[in-house]
Amino acid sequence: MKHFTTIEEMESDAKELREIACKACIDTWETRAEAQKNHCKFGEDGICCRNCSMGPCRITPKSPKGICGADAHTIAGRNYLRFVVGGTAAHSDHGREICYTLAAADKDGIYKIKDEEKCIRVAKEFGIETEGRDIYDIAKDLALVGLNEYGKPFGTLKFLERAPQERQDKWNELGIAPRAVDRECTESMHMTHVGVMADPAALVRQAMRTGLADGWGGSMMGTEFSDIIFGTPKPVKTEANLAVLSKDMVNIVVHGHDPSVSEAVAEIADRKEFIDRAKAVGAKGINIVGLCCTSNEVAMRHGIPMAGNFLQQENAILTGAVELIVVDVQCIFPALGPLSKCFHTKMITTSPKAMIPDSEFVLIEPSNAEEAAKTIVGMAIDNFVNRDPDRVFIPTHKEEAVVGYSCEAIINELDGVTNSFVEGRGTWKPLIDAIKAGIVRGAVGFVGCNNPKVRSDYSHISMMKELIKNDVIIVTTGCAAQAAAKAGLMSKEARDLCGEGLKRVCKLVDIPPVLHMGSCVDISRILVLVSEVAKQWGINVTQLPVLGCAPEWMSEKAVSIANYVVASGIDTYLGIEPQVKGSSQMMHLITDGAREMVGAGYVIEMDPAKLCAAMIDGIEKKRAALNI
Ligand code: SF4
Ligand code: MSK
Repeated sequence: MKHFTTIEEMESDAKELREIACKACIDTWETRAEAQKNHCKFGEDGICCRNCSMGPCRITPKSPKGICGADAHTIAGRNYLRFVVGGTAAHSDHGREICYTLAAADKDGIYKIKDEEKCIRVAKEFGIETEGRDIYDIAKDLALVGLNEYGKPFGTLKFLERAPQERQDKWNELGIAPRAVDRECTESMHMTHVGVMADPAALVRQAMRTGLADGWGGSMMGTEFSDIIFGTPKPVKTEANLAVLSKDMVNIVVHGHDPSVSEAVAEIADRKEFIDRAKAVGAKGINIVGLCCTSNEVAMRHGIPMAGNFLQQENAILTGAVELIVVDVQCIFPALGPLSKCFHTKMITTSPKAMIPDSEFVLIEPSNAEEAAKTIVGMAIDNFVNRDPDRVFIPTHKEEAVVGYSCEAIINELDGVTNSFVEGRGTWKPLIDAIKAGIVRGAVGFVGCNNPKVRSDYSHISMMKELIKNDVIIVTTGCAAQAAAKAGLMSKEARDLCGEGLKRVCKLVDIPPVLHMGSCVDISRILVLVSEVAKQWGINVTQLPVLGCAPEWMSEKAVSIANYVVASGIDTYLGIEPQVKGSSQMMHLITDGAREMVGAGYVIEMDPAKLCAAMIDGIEKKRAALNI
């Protein structure tokens, strides 16, 4: 059997890089986490309120209420909702930027329409006339209708109609069908202002509504419109881990989330003129690699290698081999600026929303993207001569991966095995049949970040291995997806780690057992997949043997995601506790209380082995309830 990179090997690489930092007296997330390790208990439990200047108020047995009379349940509920708003705002603002990129698409510009079929399909869904019209005119109208979804005065979000009728009815019955995206964010901030909402159950309902505005609104537009501009992903080979950095090429790291930036940089770096410039300074060429979700975006559309996930961002610079790191928005450590100054690395920020001390700012927006990307790639090339070969240490571990499994791509692969069943073509029927027959026991959507509170990537990798061994197929996005890629779980050889049933299915369909579906916003793909499976099976989403899991989550976006996944009917297993423990009512509301409301809730367990066992048990219980 092939050797798969182990977590210990990854940790040994990280240790060597940490020693480089230590010798140079540079701090890293490990040293900072150590210094921060006694976290504020009030913050952890969600019972510190600083929503007005009469406070901050902290809840203790001796002072069970804030000055205004808010108790632990109100305070934890308000803090929880504000956390969700942060996530929804970030994802949805990303989606809004993609709307502007779509509006600026031009057949002679750097942003073109690569998936015309999808552009027409989504435009029709949005009620836009498409017959006999130029594709760029359709795209502009689509972008405008999309932008209107953020602030329209009446109605609910258009993409909600993609959900099964039972879910739409449930959201209407509970009053949580999201209206305009910005309205839900604003209303949530209003509700959590001093002297407004004090009922924790209502705060949890609004958290779901706001999360749904992310998943079925901002994120879904981000995904669909990105596909239209940059192409809907298809399976493509790539490699993952820091060893994808090259010792003799100009290394440019793209980091963040918005593909408008990374696509422009990647396209310019691919031009002969720039490759020749790189050769003229002694490099063998230009090597673009990705970090975090930007990496997922460019890997699944171009096979651009994935240098690593969230907690590897400093390690990339510590290799001493990075000429330039260009970032857009989200999940970018401010630590990267000062760190880059300790090496020859240039750090470039590109968004007015994310400026970082000790970096240079080069604005990238649709009107100047080509010129700005040329400037940035040129800066990287010019910087190659400043690399100090004596300070270069690139770890050797990397793994091959097949990535780019959009829903369209998975259906296409399934069609490969349904040639003889005409009625199954273009549908999820082969997957449904395999689950009904028990060859595949169920599916898990693995998402989320890394978090210094747990061993980095250990939960992702150990749990995925255990699940595929138990014939559970995995779809994954974000930093969880990169963990899988680094461990070789997205290679076809990973079939050898599967139970007999899943192994057979993966061989037949010619897929790895862990399917890469993209970046954080692309969890919207998982919503579409699960909804379509439920519709075609003829059961409710809550009945499917399908679960969500975020074992190492850390960001506000992750809590927004968890809310829309749960409200969409999928039980979600968390390996990090949400910060509401100081309220028994909130703990109930996000677990069993949510199950009473929407048929799904959180399961929270810090031990990955126990969490995984609970998931397998959860899948088997859903199967038993279906009599399969
Ligand atoms: Fe204290 Fe109430 Fe103000 Fe919060 S809103 S800081 S609990 S007085
Ligand atoms: S990048 S939100 S650390 S998945 Fe999307 Fe990774 Fe989490 Fe950021």
